[in-house]
Amino acid sequence: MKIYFAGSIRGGREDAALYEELIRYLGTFGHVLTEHIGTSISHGHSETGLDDRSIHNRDLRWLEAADFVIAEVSTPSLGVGYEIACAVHLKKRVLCLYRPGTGKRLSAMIAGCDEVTNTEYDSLQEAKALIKRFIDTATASPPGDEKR
Ligand code: 6K6
Repeated sequence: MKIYFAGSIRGGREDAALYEELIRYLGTFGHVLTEHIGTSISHGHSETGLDDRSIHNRDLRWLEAADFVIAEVSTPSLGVGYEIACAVHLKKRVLCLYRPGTGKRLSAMIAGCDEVTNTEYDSLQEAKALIKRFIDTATASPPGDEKR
């Protein structure tokens, strides 16, 4: 199973340690294509040497290959929003995880999108339970047949 994890990079790295935990957990279900989102920058390194076009084109290829998209959306990010929109048009199954306690309101373009599974959580444990339920449900029904 290929999993695409989306989380803020240039939108802000406040949640990088949380992304790392979520990516580690997602790794117990399959291969996480975007493992770098939880690491590099949060550990003091700069972004990779890839130019923006290469990052965009590679990430879109990964998105096309993914079985599931899990997006942590508490830190507003243009890139994450763009990835969610692309994933919806590619008919991927998308789980959005949002922590209401951050003081940042989720965009209506995500919160109001019926094509994604929008969830709220407060703790890492809750986020893990939401991920497990989403993947279990999605793997139990063929693509295009699932109830979101
Ligand atoms: C290396 C390590 C961390 O970042 C890098 C180089 N930059 C990117 N590498 C891979 N994916 C990226 C990079 N910049 C943005 N993205 C994609 O957009 C990721 O898949 C994220 O989910 C999303 C973040 O967008 P911004 O707008 O917050 O940067």
